[in-house]
Amino acid sequence: MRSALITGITGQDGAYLAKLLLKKNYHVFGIYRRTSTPSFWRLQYLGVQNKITLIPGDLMDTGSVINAIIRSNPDEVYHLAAQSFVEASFDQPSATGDITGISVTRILDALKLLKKNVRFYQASSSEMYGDGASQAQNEETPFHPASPYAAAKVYGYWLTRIYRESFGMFACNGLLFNHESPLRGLEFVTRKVTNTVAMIKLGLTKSIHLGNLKAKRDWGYAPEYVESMWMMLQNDTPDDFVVATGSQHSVQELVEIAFSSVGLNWEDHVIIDKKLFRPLDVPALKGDYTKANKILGWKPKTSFSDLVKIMVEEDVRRWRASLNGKMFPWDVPSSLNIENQNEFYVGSRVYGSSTKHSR
Ligand code: NAP
Ligand code: F7E
Repeated sequence: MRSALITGITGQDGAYLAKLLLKKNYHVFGIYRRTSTPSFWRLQYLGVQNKITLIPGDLMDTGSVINAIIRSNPDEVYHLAAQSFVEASFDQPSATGDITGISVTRILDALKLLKKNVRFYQASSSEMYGDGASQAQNEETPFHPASPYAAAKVYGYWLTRIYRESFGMFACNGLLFNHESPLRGLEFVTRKVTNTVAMIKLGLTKSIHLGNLKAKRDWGYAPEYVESMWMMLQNDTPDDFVVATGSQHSVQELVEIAFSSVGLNWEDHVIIDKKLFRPLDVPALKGDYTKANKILGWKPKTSFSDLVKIMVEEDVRRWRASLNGKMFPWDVPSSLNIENQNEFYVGSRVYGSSTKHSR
């Protein structure tokens, strides 16, 4: 039986990947960190928590990373853990640099020193491109990071290549564009929108505060994207691959589809909040996944509008269940008072006051 070690197993991708690898008969190990409130809801939601081996550890703690590698003795390591929220990286740039960037070296170096013949996946990101290209971005497009998060990911990308090229390690970068699901964290714009639309539909709140509606992203469905991670590590040679849908949509389109899917007009509920604009935002991203298609046989299957509908439907179902007295596991806030939810994520930066949206 092959074994895999997943860092970030409690996150969106970690949970889906754990499920995929279990289906492929792997012994799945995952590193989790001590938090005051446990974050196993995704693993419970997918019914996999009792089928995996969880090892305590923190990316910033070298000893615990080494311990996890020794205990799991993995054939494959999927390095997914990160401070992954771009917005938060402006408020916590050094911590993001350490967790999202330097930790890649901690793991690669531990694998090298322990002489493990392991296949390694690095969760690189489309954010690394920044606003560098007018064409769809592929593996040759230069990077132009526009946040501390993106800069940390560029560092991780290069360390992965450097360990591959200098020490012959089987180390791959997955250059994944945005991918979403009902397991997405509530701070990201897709899930924030679908969760709030569900609440508005059920009369639990009236409006949603949003920032830059003009930003465009290439959004895909997360369970399909974790398959590409596994495919990369089954390839004959280690390489880097863009994983995307090749289509681009604005935040406004996301909002329109989400509201209209439950029979509501978005303009009655959206409040533009200057505080939610980033100091620097990537205006538009679109990926060219030709190489992944040609070499790995990977392609996206779920359209953007279907993705948004899947997420809205699941958030409505969860809130209905909650109103009927059902308990977690899922991440809806336990309090219905979400008046100040936007403040929670903005940190110390204040740019101006809210204005009701008008076209
Ligand atoms: P996520 O849901 O935010 O999960 C992040 C994971 O990292 C969580 O399990 C978190 O643990 C863990 N983590 C954070 N800091 C840690 C630390 N100091 N020590 C140990 N674990 C730590 O992210 P995701 O959406 O699944 O993304 C997975 C990876 O792909 C990330 O590296 C992300 O940057 C990258 N990526 C994501 C996308 C996307 O659209 N989703 C696109 C490109 C690249 P807790 O549960 O304890 O917080
Ligand atoms: O923002 C705009 C915001 O936070 C998308 C991470 O998984 O994908 C993700 O990063 C866009 C931005 O994702 C709100 O300004 C408007 O332009 O959902 P997001 P992201 O920054 O693209 C990449 C590939 C990763 O690697 C990251 O780990 O939406 N936006 N209003 C908003 N964004 C948020 N979060 N909240 C708003 O209210």
